[in-house]
Amino acid sequence: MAVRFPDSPGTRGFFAPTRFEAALRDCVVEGAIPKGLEGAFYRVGPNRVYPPRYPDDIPYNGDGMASVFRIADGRVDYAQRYIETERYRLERAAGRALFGRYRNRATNDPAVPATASLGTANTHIVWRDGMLLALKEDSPPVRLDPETLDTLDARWDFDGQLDAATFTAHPKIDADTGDLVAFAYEAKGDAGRDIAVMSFDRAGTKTWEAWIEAPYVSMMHDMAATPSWVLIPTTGLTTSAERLASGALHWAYDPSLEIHLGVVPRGGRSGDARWIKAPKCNAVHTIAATERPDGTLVLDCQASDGNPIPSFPNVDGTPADLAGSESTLRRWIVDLEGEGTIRQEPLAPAIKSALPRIDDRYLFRGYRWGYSTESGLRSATPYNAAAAEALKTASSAFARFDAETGAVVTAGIGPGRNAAELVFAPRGPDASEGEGWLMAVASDFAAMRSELVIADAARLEDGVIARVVLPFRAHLQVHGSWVPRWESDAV
Ligand code: V55
Ligand code: FE
Repeated sequence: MAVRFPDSPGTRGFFAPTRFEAALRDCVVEGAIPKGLEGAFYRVGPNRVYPPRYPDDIPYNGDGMASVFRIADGRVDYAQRYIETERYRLERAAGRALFGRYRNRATNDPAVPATASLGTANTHIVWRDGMLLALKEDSPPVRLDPETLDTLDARWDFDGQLDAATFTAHPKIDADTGDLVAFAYEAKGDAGRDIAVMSFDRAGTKTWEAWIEAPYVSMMHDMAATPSWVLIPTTGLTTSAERLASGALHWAYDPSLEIHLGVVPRGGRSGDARWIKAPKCNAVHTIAATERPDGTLVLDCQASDGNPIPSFPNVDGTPADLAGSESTLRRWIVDLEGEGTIRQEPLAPAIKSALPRIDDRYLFRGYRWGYSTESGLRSATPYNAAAAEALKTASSAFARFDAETGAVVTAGIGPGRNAAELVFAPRGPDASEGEGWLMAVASDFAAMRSELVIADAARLEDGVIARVVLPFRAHLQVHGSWVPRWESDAV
């Protein structure tokens, strides 16, 4: 069968699947790579191999492609490879798409084994002590070779220790203890309320697991952890067995659902988990959480007032409201007394369409400096038709915010360019918080190619200090991770 993609916003123009693997040595660099910036920037995102079985399927359901910029001695190498998920291998063998709509097994071709993982590994890529994991929240991790990006395990279960059927795309790693804290939702099966919360020590041994039940099924895309707590917000994106049986996309937005924050003491048992009523918003991403001396918890997050992902319809079948999906940064102050209460404050409200990150070493320490790309548009990635069109004239910026004062400083990344999520690279293993660089891959819509943009995080007023110019469009990115060279020979 000839390969032909539908002419829709998510698979057209800049966003058409590129479908090739690549290796470039010694990339073209404008400006100068800063001395001391050494390591690897791993990224992952969708890049469909075959036209979708259903033309109305969404980019979130595209095959995961991993890429890496390796930076050392002022030079940069680039590579991009497909992640060989179970699904990828089955579809390559068939020469066509076998899996149906986003996270809906009922829409798969009957040739797909019932036990096959739906996972596309297209959401996040995290590195920990030599282990590189590509993640999708509906399935177990996929383990990659950090040097070659070869797929080592299409279904990595932590040497038999992963009991859950799924695994979050946003686990948290404590830079000081080496603990990896994670959760899994729909963890015993599709549309179920079961959640597993777990942690692994630096040696990779599972040291804690608790099974809890969500108040209702929802997309719980991210979490936060402190030395003592795990925090998991619910959202208004929900599903049900009936919805899946009807052949729909996995999620629909129900504005009537009451948002809750799952609060689980680390090391605790199932009965210790609490669900505290939360502000009416959809906290898709967290920044970090901290414990205050008075016992309250502070959760900084990115949230929207309405449907956070307009690719998903409302439960009544109407299309999503784009304005309600606009995301801003917020601070939740969680008081655990009695039933528990959460007070919400704006955080750095000058930043619109935020996709925030911090220096990952400070995830469990308490942070001051946060970073985000800022587009002034709803989304840094073309997950809906209106955003895809608007992005072509977009011009985005790097933003730094002070979590203590809310002050924001920005640096434009160049006209007609829209940046994907950025990462922070510390200046050295002992650098203090905020000393380092920001980098992100930008789409240059006029030139129809991608570039890696680098700025000094502490001196954003200097603007872009280096661009690594790729002679093609790189695949779309959802999330990425920076791995400093001092942590691994493999990077
Ligand atoms: C998100 C992204 C996903 C997904 C669920 O941004 C949530 C949130 C790229 O795939 O499947
Ligand atoms: Fe995410």
